[in-house]
Amino acid sequence: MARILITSALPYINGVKHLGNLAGSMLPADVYARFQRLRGHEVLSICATDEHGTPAELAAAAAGQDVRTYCDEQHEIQKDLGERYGLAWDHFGRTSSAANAELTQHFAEVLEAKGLIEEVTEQQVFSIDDDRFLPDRYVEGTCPNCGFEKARGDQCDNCSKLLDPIDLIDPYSAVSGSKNLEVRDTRHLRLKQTVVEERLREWVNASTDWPPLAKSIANKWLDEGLRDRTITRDLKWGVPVTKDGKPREGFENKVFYVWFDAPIGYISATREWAEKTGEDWQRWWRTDKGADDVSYVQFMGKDNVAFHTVSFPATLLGSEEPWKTVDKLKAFNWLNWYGGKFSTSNKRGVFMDQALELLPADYWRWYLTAYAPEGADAQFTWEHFQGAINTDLANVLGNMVNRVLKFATSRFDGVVPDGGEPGEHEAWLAGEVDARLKAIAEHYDVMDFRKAAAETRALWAAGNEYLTRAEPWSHFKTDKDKAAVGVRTGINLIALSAIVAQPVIPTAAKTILDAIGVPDENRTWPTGKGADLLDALPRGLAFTVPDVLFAKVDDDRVAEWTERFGGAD
Ligand code: B3M
Ligand code: ZN
Repeated sequence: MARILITSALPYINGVKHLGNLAGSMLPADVYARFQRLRGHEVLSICATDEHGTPAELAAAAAGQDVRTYCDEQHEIQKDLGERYGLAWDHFGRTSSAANAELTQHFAEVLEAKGLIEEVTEQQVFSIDDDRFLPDRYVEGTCPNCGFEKARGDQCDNCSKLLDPIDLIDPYSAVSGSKNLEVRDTRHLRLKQTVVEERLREWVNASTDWPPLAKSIANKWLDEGLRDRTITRDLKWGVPVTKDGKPREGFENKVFYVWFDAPIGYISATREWAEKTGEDWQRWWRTDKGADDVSYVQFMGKDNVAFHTVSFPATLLGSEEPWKTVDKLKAFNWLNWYGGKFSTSNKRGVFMDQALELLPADYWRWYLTAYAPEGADAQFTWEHFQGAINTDLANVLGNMVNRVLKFATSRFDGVVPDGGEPGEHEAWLAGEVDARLKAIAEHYDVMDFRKAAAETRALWAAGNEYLTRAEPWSHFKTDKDKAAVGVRTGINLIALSAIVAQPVIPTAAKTILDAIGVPDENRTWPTGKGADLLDALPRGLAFTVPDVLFAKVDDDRVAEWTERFGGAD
């Protein structure tokens, strides 16, 4: 039994996430966690809301709430939604917790003691009417390069040129529109990433287990050369900056940069879980306290990779304390909406709460896993979604379950029938079971989710193929034993199909397994030979027929959803 620590990138607090966010971190982390639990491993699955930074402050202001109240509410909304999607976290924490402030301050103080942090003076735009410093992207104005009038201070969206806010012509505050701006000196803490660059490079090179996307992004950053980065900001909302445990002089109105404290949230959320459950968090995070046995797996979208392969490891390695670092890092590409981007700010695409108004979680879990933006960006369209649901779930899985259980109810009194001996069709199916089970597990182990789902579907399809070959319905009148073998094998295959589907479609799988009456202890990942697995249920076991498992998505609904959410535009 292995110990596996799983974290998914922490969803930002400023509103409900869209399906692309779900597909690129939280969902695959959960599918993987469920798979590893089924295999009998000890799994700890941690997530949290990422609550600091300017976007949180601005979202709270837009909602007319103080930022703490806003975060309290949004945290509950995201937690509830996650649970409704079946995301079985051991703990869903918050980066605004006291534990996270304490640990963030600890890291900063240790890094400073190791000579990795220095105080610097920088120049930054101050908005007099807003009474605050403005982060670069909240200063807007005319691009000196192309004349675009709404260029952001960090980059022009029109010509892509990287900018400095003081380059902008006629700058104004994106917060209030005020032009009453001036450049002021401000002191910050700077993390000297360059000092740990060699250590980071060695660590990345030693990380043989990273899938290619993560490794290539990490190497690209290292090859371009690391830059020292300021890790404090002129903001009110965030982790206060301390020295020797007291407010740091000159930093009373500053907090740590959100990307400095957010990944530390993985550790502090684990600490909160430990306090809640009486468990020991250190055996998951401290290599001197047992965490060297842990396999730590992170899930995230590709835009987050640099922060997890460079910035956060720089904090951990730089501290020279025995922290556990990531072993496997799974990164995802983008799920696009009709070729364009899902966008929270433009409300483009489908959001997690809306999706559940349309269909239950399993439909989305299946689609977003089987067609995940894994090797490349993926395109969401209603037509593609409809095709996937109707084929994979309604036709292939749903149909098999219904056909067999209904027939067995009417002809074999609703019990797993006795009688007959397996023959060539059963031998063929047993071979399929052996091959598919092995392939599914191998794909999950290396986190190839599309392939794992494809093999899961292939197992269901093998069941349908078997029924076509064995034809228990046509043998019933002439050779009841032959029909009994077909039905018995079919019911066993349905149970197996549901067991291996649990990571992706846990609710439907449970409905099937409950209907057949498979006890909990027999729902773990199947081991043993296909021939035995296909005769595992006790003969005479009474079952019921579940209601329609997956309804087909018809063209009218697609038209209605296209109308409601827009499609290609
Ligand atoms: N909150 C993801 C984002 O908002 C970011 C992840 C933090 S993981 C420590 O893009
Ligand atoms: Zn421009």
